[in-house]
Amino acid sequence: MKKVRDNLASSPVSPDAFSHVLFISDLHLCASRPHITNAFLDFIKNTASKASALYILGDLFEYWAGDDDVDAHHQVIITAFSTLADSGVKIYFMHGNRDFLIAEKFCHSAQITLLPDPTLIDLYGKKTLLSHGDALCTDDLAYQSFRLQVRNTSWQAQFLSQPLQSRKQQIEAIRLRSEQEKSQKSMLIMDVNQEAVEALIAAYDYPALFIHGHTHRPNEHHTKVSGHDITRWVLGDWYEQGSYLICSENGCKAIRLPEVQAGN
Ligand code: LP5
Ligand code: MN
Repeated sequence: MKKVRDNLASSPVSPDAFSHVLFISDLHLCASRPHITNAFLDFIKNTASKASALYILGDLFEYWAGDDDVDAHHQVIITAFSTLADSGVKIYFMHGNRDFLIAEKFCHSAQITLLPDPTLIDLYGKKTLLSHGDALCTDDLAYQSFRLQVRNTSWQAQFLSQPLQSRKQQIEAIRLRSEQEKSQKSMLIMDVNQEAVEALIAAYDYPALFIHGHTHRPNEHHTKVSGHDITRWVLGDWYEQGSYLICSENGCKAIRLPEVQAGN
């Protein structure tokens, strides 16, 4: 809760008053799904280029082992972001549970601004809270205990001091274990906890909008928290098709891109 309060004290980020702002999350980009990377590159070139700002709310990559892992696939994405930024689009990134090791070097090369989770912004006059969303899955005790461990800065420094190959091997082992454990967990446990959502909204003084990802259950939820009307947008993943939330003076709308097949 302290971190929440600390962030609350910082001044809100305001997107420039151009036509519209886009939000995406959970792309899980990786070299083994080139059709998704191609859909993403197309989105950057033809859709994001027309926005004033692009917010990426975590899990841009399938996983991130450290900023020293710059392979050809990562370089293509870095170049796409950098070109987008050069054209005047502001790019903001927030860590997800798979790419929280993204650090200064990557952000600098990609010309991306790293945001803390959560972050409050002023979206066309509407107070809007942004988060990845995993911290709100408080019923998933096994995950929260894992999260506590790997988000610790000393643990991360120790992990990052190991050779890249060894880090990747450990990540593969965690990925396997995560998939095994997820198959035993209920959908309810892996969703956000409503009380945790409401506590966060109250801590940020009842923003009108709350946008997050992580659960891969895209939806628009309308709730009342202590008498305040709150709209909670959940962003979709990019496993089978891309999707994004577009927000302007006139409100927000979820858009699905055409489905893409492997091999295209
Ligand atoms: O991502 P998603 O939605 O599929 O699943 C998440 C939770 N799983 C994870 C793990 C990631 O998917 C894969 C790893 C990412 C790599 C990060 C890089 C750096 C870390 C290096 C670690 C060596 O986040 C899943 C949730 C699900 O969301 C829904 O919210 O349920 O959580 C799990 O499945 C976690 C297991 O329940 C617990 C795993 C315990 C592992 C304990 C190992 C102890 C050692 C830790 C330090 C190495
Ligand atoms: Mn996630």
